[in-house]
Amino acid sequence: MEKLIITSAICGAEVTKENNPAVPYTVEEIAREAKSAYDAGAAIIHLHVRWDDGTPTQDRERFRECMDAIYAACPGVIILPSTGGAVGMSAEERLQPTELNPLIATLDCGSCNFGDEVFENTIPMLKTFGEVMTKRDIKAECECFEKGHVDTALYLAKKGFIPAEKMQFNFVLGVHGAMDGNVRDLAYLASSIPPDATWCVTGIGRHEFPLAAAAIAMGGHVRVGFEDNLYYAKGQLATSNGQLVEKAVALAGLLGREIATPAEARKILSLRAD
Ligand code: KMH
Ligand code: ZN
Repeated sequence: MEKLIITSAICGAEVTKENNPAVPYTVEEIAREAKSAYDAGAAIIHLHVRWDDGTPTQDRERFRECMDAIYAACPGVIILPSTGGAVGMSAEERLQPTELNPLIATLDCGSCNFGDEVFENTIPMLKTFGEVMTKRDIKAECECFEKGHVDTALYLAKKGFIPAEKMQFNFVLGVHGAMDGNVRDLAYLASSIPPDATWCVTGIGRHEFPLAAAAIAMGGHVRVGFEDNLYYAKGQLATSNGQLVEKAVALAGLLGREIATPAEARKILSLRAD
């Protein structure tokens, strides 16, 4: 089986220090959390950024500062910026990190309920995002919160808004208001994508590690981190993103799956050369 790519979603846009004091806001804190995940075995850092007071932002220069700090602390790591940002941000605001030409960025492939709010990703928005990313040779990680999002990603590929070869999917399961976090649905999604595609699972909250174990066994890849889950175990807050990555690495070890380095992850995902 292919080596396992571990992505760490170190920050997110919704969780706060009130939820877990280790959630990073400042550039230094973001670099610290990225390094803890990288040292533990993460090949990819999924990045959202904040202002120092914790407010989520898609500001290009804040992204640049955080990315520079992460690259300095984590040589060779792959940074996967968010184009989802926080619920309610405009498309223009969300697209700012693409101006930094990352190798890969998220592409949220449809709208859905997101807790009590609606995360809006209309088809015209997706076409624009796809065109912008394709023009800049930024690989799309197709974030799918629902089966319809997988179908929409395939539609975008068929119509040429994103490349159809070697697509990368991230199945985000367990968001309140979208698809549930269970193995039956993960298997359904994983069987719905093209044979040459790669995929990763993101289990929200208590779904993080059961779905990670399933993905490790199925040949998929795994995302863990504070964006998705703040707990190392029931009732025990994680002290760092690295601790969550360590747990994923331990699961992979138990199941006999080797961990991909950032260089190996670049090959597995067919990312462009830097
Ligand atoms: N913060 C969520 C509303 C992404 O990074 O592209 C969207 C999100 C997805 O986190
Ligand atoms: Zn995100």
